[in-house]
Amino acid sequence: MTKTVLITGATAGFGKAMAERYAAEGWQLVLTGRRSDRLEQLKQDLTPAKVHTITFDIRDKEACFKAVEKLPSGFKNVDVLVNNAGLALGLDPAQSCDLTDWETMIDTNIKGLMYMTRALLPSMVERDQGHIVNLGSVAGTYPYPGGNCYGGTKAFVNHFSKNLLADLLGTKIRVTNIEPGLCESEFSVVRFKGDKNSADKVYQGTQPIVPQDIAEIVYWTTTLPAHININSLEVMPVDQAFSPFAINRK
Ligand code: NDP
Ligand code: 8X3
Repeated sequence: MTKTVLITGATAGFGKAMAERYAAEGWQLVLTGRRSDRLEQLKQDLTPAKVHTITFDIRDKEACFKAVEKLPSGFKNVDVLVNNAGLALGLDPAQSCDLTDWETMIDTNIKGLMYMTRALLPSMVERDQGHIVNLGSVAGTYPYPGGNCYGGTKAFVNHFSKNLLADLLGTKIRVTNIEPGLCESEFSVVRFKGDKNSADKVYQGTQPIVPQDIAEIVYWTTTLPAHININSLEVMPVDQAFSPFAINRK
């Protein structure tokens, strides 16, 4: 039977690459995002895949529940939910950053992910079938200057994912937290609020991960034998590693 994947944030980056990957394998897709023109274009590009697009802001609780409630009959039984929509805003220190950026990140990365999960879980539990893949980040484990609230939201994603597994013990539902490091997408353009120059500098001289790499990894975790659950998976490019502790010397 044809499987269905619902991918949030499919208008760019990882979400778009995942849509292409699942479509290539014959899955049917539910794709979401705020930019309807991009969703429409993607739907056309994915022909002949069966695609249902929904334009809404993931921060809008009512819209999230309505989107799930109003899924067309052929798309209702979602096998895989990829909670991918998310963003980082700014790299300023906590003491001077824009508080509304923090609110946007919390509303998107935490609340949006919670709403979609809560909206789809009852049907998955009822069918005793499903897989939730969350997009966390290395930023949820390792702190860095300016990572403040973004890292905090991804730490939530990490712990929420594991707590879901605790609640779902005894069901066949799987939960996976993918934690990427440096990946080139629209992520940095969004973080630097359209400043493409600053965004490009993030990847300069490196070979970053690309969205297709993440799509491949996500696809793999969801097509493993049904008794295996990848709890979390941290993935960085070879060009990325760790720094020593920073010490302030007088
Ligand atoms: P992109 O900026 O390329 O894509 C982000 C996607 O999220 C877009 O499709 C965007 O759609 C959607 N989105 C953002 N805000 C909202 C909103 N309010 N409502 C609905 N959709 C929204 O970023 P990536 O593909 O790189 O990021 C995807 C996920 O991976 C994010 O959760 C990010 O935190 C995480 N991640 C990214 C890393 C990276 O280095 N790139 C590393 C680790 C994790 P639209 O604007 O049309 O609404
Ligand atoms: C994105 C990775 O290191 O830019 O989640 O925060 S990082």
